[in-house]
Amino acid sequence: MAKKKPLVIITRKLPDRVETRMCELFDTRLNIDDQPMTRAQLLEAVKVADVIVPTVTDRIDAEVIREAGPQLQLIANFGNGVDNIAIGAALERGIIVTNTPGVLTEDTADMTMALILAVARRIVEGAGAIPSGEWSGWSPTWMLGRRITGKRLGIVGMGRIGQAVARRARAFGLQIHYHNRRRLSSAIEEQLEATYWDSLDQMLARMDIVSVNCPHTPATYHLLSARRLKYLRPEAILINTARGEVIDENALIKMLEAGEVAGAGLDVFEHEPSVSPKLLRLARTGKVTLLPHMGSATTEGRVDMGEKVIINIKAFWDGHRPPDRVLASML
Ligand code: 8YV
Repeated sequence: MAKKKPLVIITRKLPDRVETRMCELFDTRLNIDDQPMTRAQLLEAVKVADVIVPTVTDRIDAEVIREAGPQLQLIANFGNGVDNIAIGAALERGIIVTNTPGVLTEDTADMTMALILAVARRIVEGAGAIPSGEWSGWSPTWMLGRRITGKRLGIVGMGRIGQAVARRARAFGLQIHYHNRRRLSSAIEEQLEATYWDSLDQMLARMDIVSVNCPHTPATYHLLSARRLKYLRPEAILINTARGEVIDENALIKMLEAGEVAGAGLDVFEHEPSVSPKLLRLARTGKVTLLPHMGSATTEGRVDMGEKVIINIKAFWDGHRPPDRVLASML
């Protein structure tokens, strides 16, 4: 007799193609109106689902894991970052966790470059000047930004996304510097012409642009703390397409307000989806460019993420090792 299909509960609306395939393969419960699940709905879902497919907007914390029924075997996250899931609690209960690495690397790196250019070249301010009627014609001294060619870019976290940023940044003539838990092989360093900094403090003190590309884990929470941010040069700009929690956002805001750091490009925030009113004020002055967590937001990327989720569920349910299993040692 064929094995029963798993009950898969998806917490948000996914691309149509992904949902159709999921419905063909599994006993799938969709979230057609895309309303984020309330906590009560989430607690209810884990009581019945064999597999749950959460996103960054769902907090699968220790309580949710504790309340899960014994049938819950797999948390197949639709996303690369797994800081929304209490991994330790899940693994302790024998629940497997998977994510979607690799398929959003290039899109997130593109968005990092877009933010570097937006902040350094004042693209958002410039784009606003025409519709607002502020532009009366070309002027030699108006809307001057900063050249990026020849500047030093410090990448914090040199995994897949950090390296994809480095490849792009080299083509823009930036000098690549990086800090990472582990130093890259000399072959990759040579290929990227990247300089390794064992000391993050020392790297921060010497960079023109800093890009955060590391995951948010207990070890990277406020990695860019108030103390560390003080090392930034007043001309420096800071870009974050990783997770808001990696930067002490309040400390960064104070430095931006005081002119101790020149600008910031943020796609992620410490208390998403709420964004500090002080950041909104800074955005109005043109000092910061804010994006609504859209680093991986391409149609292709979201379909690829969905396909990864499907492969992970299918492999697991067919009794194989899911390819994108998250292990405690990765955190
Ligand atoms: C995803 C992300 O869109 O994958 C990640 O870690 O930050 C995003 O780009 C989001 O997580 C979907 O759950």
